[in-house]
Formats: sequence, C-alpha cells, structure tokens
Amino acid sequence: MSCTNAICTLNDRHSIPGEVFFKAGHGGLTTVCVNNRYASTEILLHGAHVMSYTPHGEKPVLWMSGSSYFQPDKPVRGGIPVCWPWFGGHPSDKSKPGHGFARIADWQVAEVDSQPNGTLVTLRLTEKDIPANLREFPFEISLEVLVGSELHVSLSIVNTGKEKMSFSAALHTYFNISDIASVAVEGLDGCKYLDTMDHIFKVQKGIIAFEAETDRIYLNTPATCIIDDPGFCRRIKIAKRGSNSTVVWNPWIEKSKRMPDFGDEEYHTMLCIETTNAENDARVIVPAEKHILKTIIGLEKRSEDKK
Ligand code: TA6
Repeated sequence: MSCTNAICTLNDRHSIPGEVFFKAGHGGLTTVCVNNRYASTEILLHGAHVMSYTPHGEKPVLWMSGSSYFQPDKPVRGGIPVCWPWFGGHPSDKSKPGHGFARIADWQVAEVDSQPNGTLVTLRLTEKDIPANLREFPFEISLEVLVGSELHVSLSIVNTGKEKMSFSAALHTYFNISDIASVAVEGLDGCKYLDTMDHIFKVQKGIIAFEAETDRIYLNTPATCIIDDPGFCRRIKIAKRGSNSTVVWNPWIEKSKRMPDFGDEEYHTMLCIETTNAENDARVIVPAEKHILKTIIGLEKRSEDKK
C-alpha cells in the first residue's frame, strides 16, 4: 500500500487484523489500539504511555484524568507514565522536566506480536530521539507491554555508552478505584518509608488507608501490593520485578486544586501504586549492562464477594 502519512505506514507495517491497529487519538497523538480475547488497551507513542487496560467484563483498571494534557511537550495525567532517567525532580538541574524525559519523548514502534497469552507491543527510545539539551549519556530503552489476562509492563534499560550510567525510575501507575476513602493497600506492613509530606522516615503499621494527601516512598521492598476495593468488589494485584521500592500517592484536596491537568474532585477515584527504582533503590549499570523494571497488574475477586 502506498502510504501518505505515519499512521498509514504504521498500520501497513504493524497492524494485526482484528487485534491491533494505529490511529490518531487524543490531541492527534499516535495511538496503538489493542483488543484481544483478554482485554483492550490503548498506548500512546508519546511517552510510550499505556493509557488504559480493561479486561473484558471489568471496569477499567487504569485511571485517566478528564483534564489531562495531550500535547507533545507535556506528560499525560493517568495510565502508566514512564519516569526515567530520574524520578521526581532532576538531581541537579531543576529546569529539566520532572520525572525525566522518557514520558514526553516520541518513542518508535519496534514490534507488535500476537502471542497465545496476549498481544505484545514493544516500543523503543534512544538518545538520538531526544533533544540535545536533555542528552546526558547514550542509552537504549524499550517498553514491552503484554496485554493478556494480566498486564505486564517491562521497562528495559541498556547502557550503550562507555561509562557507568546512574538513573532512578518509575512505572508511575494510576489505578481506577471506587472511592479513596474506602480502599486499602495491603503488602507493605512493617516497611520503612519516607513520608515526603514531612520528610520523616517511618514504619508502616498494617494496611494503608487514606484520609489526607499521601506521598510515600516505601524502601527495601520487593513486595506485591494489593488494592482492596470493596466498592468495585475487586482486588487489584500489583507485582513487580527489578524494583525494591514502591511509591503510594494520592494528592487529596489541596494538591488536586494545584494541578491544572487534574480535576479538583478526581482524587476520590484514583490511587497511584508505583513500581520504582527510587531513593536508595536508584541504580547504576555498566556499559552493555541491562536493567529491567517490571510491573504486573491483575485482578482478583474479593472473598466476601465470591458468590
Ligand atoms: O510519585 C509521586 C509524585 O512524585 C508526587 O510527588 C507527585 O508530584 C506525582 O509524582 C505527580 O508528579 P507529576 O510530575 O506527574 O505531576
């Protein structure tokens, strides 16, 4: 087929009839649309941003703000932002974008593959794809998204340079919940965490419930977390690989009002459980070394709700 635009070329090269196609989505941003026997997912090439994951017959698992930007120079608010090569503010240059440049870069499609346990979409980014002022070292990163009965999202980071590479990172996942006042997070009992609200290290006692702005970096934990959601009669399981830190965030009332791309009342129905390499879990890899940061998201029925 003779194509006159990028979308046509992508469909020509990578579409899978009845399973994967490309379209110009929100803000005209190129979007990979996956719909298979398990679930439906949309992924932007902008930031390799997984926008949605909805297993058939279920409510959306990922949350998306109704006020999100969809612009080339801004991050999307919701889904799974890819935060790399720094988590939070840049370590030394505050003029650089928060949470790194990966989430606002234009990634390339490397592969789309239909597999027995789901649809695999692989996107790729190198230093050649980002503005020169943001380049600090050579790299090749890939995001592999496997859309199946669970959602597997792996960020592979390869040091293609000649020096050691230091980075921090997050798969900064926003989850769709019934009501922040009624959910609880299991899996972090006894964990030390940095409470960024007062910058004091504390220890988690039991489950996490929410009654105020919550922004915590849990340390030295490979644990699987569960969001127990009685309102939606479900439990969301968040397992991980290559991560020894987990961030739990809800902006609550005042911070929600300070974010222009976040509705004032939207904090009620979202919760971030982030698979990270943050704080003392920041990483260093030598030339040719690869690090993989992976989050695995699945649903479970609540025992009380099993009929
Ligand atoms: O992961 C928690 C956090 O670092 C919060 O402090 C809050 O800033 C959130 O990320 C969102 O950051 P963003 O740059 O996407 O507005």
